[in-house]
Amino acid sequence: MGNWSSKPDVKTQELETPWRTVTWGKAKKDSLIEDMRKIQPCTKNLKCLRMIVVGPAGSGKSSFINSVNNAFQGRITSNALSDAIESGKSFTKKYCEFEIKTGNLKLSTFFNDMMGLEIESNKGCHPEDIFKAINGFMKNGHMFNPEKPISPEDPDYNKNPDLSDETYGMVYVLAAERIKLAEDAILKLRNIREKVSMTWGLPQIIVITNVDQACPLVQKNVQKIYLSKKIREKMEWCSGSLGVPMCHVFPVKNYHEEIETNDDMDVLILQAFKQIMELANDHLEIRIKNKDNQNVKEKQPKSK
Ligand SMILES: Nc1nc2c(ncn2[C@@H]2O[C@H](COP(=O)(O)OP(=O)(O)O)[C@@H](O)[C@H]2O)c(=O)[nH]1
Ligand SMILES: [Mg+2]
Repeated sequence: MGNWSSKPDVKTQELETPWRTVTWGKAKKDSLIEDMRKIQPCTKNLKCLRMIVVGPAGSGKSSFINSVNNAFQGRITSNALSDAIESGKSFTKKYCEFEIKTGNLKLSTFFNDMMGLEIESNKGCHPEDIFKAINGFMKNGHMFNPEKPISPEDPDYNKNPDLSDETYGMVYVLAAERIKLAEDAILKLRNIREKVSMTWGLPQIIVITNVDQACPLVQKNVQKIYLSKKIREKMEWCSGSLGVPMCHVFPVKNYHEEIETNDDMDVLILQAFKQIMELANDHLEIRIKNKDNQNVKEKQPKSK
């Protein structure tokens, strides 16, 4: 029997072999970027591929957006302001788009940072706002009102969204350390996930942040991430709770106190980013094909 005051045994937290194989280091990071360089925008009419980031307040959404930028730029950036004061209350109150500065990738990508979801229904981001943003109805800079989702009367309502205003992928961000605390927010997220799947069929991934705080093994060495029982359990819990398959769940350590980038952290961050970028581009391609088929059908003379 363990003593209540004893520290958790780090050894028992470690699996014998990693359950996901990852190559680490600079070569892997470079090859991920090289792979992304090959992705072609599926239509010339697209100015940018837009994706939405949602999750509870303080889960690391803004930090994840910055971390992706850091990985590409090889330095610490802070375009999306992260909240170092008090996690759990929404800091991001404005709908903000952030261009990922990917260097010379052919596909320009934007992350749209939503206000955090909060447990009480009249606080935090209103789910209806997420659905409006998916359709491209919400203009950049819109101030969220948790009690009143955006409507066509609002000056920030974009009545005629084009292809680049719409959204093609969703990233759910959850903090490993606080996952269970946010159970009500998870229920909200599950409902959102179901509606997003049914209505738009958008690809959706989960990014699990704060893995360093959740597991001492990972805190010491990020390469131990797929050897950590704790992280695997957290990932399985999120996958089951939200109904997103494990292959779309990515644990990352966000940049939060570092003053330089780290190739191993970048590998995890870029794997998540590459996945959602590819899935979102595939999704857009299918949508355009379906639309073209629809147009052809409509143009065909009706048989008598
Ligand atoms: N240790 C650690 N802290 C993190 C991580 N990601 C974010 N944070 C910190 O968590 C707090 C909330 O992050 P933020 O990005 O503002 O969350 P948001 O409200 O979802 O946008 C900030 O103090 C971040 O520095 C992480 O992976 N590890
Ligand atoms: Mg934020």
